[in-house]
Amino acid sequence: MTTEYTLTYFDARGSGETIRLILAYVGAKWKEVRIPFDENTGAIIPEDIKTKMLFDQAPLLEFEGRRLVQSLAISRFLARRYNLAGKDEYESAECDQIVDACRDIYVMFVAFFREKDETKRKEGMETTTKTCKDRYFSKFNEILQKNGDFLVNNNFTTGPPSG
Ligand SMILES: N[C@@H](CCC(=O)N[C@@H](CS)C(=O)NCC(=O)O)C(=O)O
Repeated sequence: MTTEYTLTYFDARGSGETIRLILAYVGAKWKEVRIPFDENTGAIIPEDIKTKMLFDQAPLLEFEGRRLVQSLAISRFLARRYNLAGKDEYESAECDQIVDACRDIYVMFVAFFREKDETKRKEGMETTTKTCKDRYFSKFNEILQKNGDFLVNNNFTTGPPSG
């Protein structure tokens, strides 16, 4: 029987988008609960939904009577399940080092996402952008040039299912 997934996240890309992209890429059957997202009030999760979330935060993936939270745990689970997480342990770890670098970038920018003080926000964004360019984007570019559009090896990272 085909697994049907339910993804609960805000009506925004944020930490839910990678999960959506994987589900779409593998042709999974899934529906979404999109919690309204308000730029001013921020993200408020209704109590009846929050009780389903292990750490009171979205995203939440439900399937086969199970629940999972933490966006990277969900993404890695799906990647392993659908054979996208690398052909061996090393390639899988190479995927992880890129994913974790992307998470570092995300975390750095999120720190300024809701900064109300315009000057602090601008300074923070400038410093962060420079750090990201020097530390990450320059390296990503080097890898992409070497590998021809792929961040790990020179093709999609497929491998045996985890079983
Ligand atoms: N490390 C967690 C972070 C989860 C997180 O920060 N979720 C935010 C939305 S991106 C949230 O649920 N905020 C509402 C709240 O904390 O009440 C993940 O990657 O899933």
